Amino acid sequence: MSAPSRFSDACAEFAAMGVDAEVALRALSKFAISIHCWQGDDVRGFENACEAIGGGLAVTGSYPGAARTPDELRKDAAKAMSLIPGRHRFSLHAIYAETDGKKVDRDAIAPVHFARWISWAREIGIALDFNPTFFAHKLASGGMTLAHADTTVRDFWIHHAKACRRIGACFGRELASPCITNVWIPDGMKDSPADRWGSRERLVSSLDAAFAEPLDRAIHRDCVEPKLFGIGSESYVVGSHEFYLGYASARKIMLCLDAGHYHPTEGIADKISAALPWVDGILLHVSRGVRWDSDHVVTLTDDLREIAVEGVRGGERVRFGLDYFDASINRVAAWAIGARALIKAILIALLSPRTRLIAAESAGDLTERLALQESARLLPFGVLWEEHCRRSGVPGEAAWLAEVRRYERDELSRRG
Ligand code: RNT
Ligand code: ZN
Repeated sequence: MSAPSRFSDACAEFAAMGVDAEVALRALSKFAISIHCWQGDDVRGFENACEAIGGGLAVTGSYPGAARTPDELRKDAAKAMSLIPGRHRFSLHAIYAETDGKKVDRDAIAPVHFARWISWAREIGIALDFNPTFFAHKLASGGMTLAHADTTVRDFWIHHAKACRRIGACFGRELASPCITNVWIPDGMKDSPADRWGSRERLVSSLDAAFAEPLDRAIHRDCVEPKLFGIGSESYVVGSHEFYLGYASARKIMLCLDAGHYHPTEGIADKISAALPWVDGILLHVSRGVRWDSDHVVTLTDDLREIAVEGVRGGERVRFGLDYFDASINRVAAWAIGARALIKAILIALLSPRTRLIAAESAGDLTERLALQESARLLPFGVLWEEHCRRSGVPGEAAWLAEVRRYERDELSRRG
């Protein structure tokens, strides 16, 4: 069967389920995913300070070809984006500052250190998001940053957060799209704390100090990211889910939900509608934990599909971002696989026979709801996905990997 008739047959199948496939494709092209920069270089950044990554983050694998310089990272990211349908965003961390060989500590970074990122983003027509880096630094080695008992350490990190918000605001202004600056800190304890109260009180006041400078919502949004545990913080995490849900709701800022930050059987899909009424918005850190917060490359799992259904339903106040790092496979492919999986999941969510499902549920016909959910699994999503790739000018499933292989041969394999 020719591609056009496969496409129109698929549309007819969706129409029979009460779904307009063209409407779904149009809606899909409006989703801008915040693609994380740190897949390209194993969360190393460009400070060259030789500090261990720390903070409970662990990148495993030694696949050759990691980006070693900002230019290489930009080149690899642009390559990955050429394989990802749609126009997306790029999420930077503070450690990706370019200081031209000068030692500039984290409390002193400024927009000028990101000037090349801004012009690159402008050139390729994308917006930027930002993250302060509270790990891989000697003042984070004790496992505490904003909640540290020592005022000097705490102040250093407060200044870092302030500097990052100004950089985020600059991204938003220069690229005419509000930048989300997402705060995640590793603070916690390996073993049972004697005093949970002190560190949590300190975190509240550090965050308040960090966020004190008013910034225009048209260019900047604050966001905080909770976690249940990390390597080295198994017994206690200061910025837990309850802590930040409360904080984000009291201060009317955004909450980040990371798929790997909860108990292994606890998903984030259900949390979206529960948290959204209380906070300024939700940033999703789409990740894939395997047995723990392992940050595996995102794939089209049932968990991901659920996140997409709920995230799409939340509308514009819910933003999709990626957060994973795998150094055991080709990094450009890892970017493409994860981002494409998320976009596939959003497409599937947009194509779900929601009206019929909700009608069955509100009529109390739970038999029909379950039967319909099962039939919907077999709808021809793949045909629509190929059409979306074609319309977006990116290679389809059978072709994208060959592009990566070519890039690996001509570029990545030449790196020492
Ligand atoms: C860590 C958080 C955080 C980081 C990045 C590098 O557990 O998920 O989002 O992964 O900031
Ligand atoms: Zn995260």
